Amino acid sequence: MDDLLDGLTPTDPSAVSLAEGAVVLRGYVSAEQAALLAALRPVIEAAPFRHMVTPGGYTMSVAMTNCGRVGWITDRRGYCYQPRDPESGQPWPAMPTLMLDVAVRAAAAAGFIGFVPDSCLINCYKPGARLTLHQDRNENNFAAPIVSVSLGLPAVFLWGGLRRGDRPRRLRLESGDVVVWGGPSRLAFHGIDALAEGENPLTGRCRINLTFRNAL
Ligand code: MD3
Ligand code: FE
Repeated sequence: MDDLLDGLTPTDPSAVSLAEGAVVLRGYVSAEQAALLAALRPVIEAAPFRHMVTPGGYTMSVAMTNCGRVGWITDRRGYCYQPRDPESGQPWPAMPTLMLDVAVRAAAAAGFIGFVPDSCLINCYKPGARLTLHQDRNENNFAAPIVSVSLGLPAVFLWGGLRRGDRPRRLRLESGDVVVWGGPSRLAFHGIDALAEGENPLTGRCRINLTFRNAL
């Protein structure tokens, strides 16, 4: 069933290619999880998690916030990147140096030298929360990869290939895992299965995902 998982273990620190342009770095930030969560705290204080509404009128089960020069938002008018938090009217908090550094290092380790994200979407999943299959295509530069960092409760990542109808493969993402999606994988359909119940010593009843992007 989980063909993608064969040969991978949560503690293998080496880069494993999933498909052209997609690289899993198992446990890449294991040693930095607590520091990343500490760096995140003031960001979340300034720009709290919120459940955004899709253009179709659905309230997302995943709670989100952003840091960096621009942040991804959705409302009844559509999806876009904005320099300010619409809840506060303030610019999004700056991206903490440690977060930027981790994203730059991970991208380079996966072969994307020179990737510098200008945006980080921070997703918070409680048990039951999910993200349906979608493409990330609100960015201006598809040549840049996306770097994703998983923290807290594990999740099943759904990977649907390049056509919406492709049957998704399933990949378990654990706390400390980093995945870099670039090249031909950049526009793959993807999502997150409903989060299972659980408790993590660092995050409690929650999974946090950091998605670093070049949006501008
Ligand atoms: C594959 N987030 O915020 S990150 C999203 O775990 C999003 O919160 C998921 O999808 C999460 O848009 C998955 C992994 C990810 C991010 C972007 C991708 C995988 C991707 C873009 C192209 C292909
Ligand atoms: Fe996505």
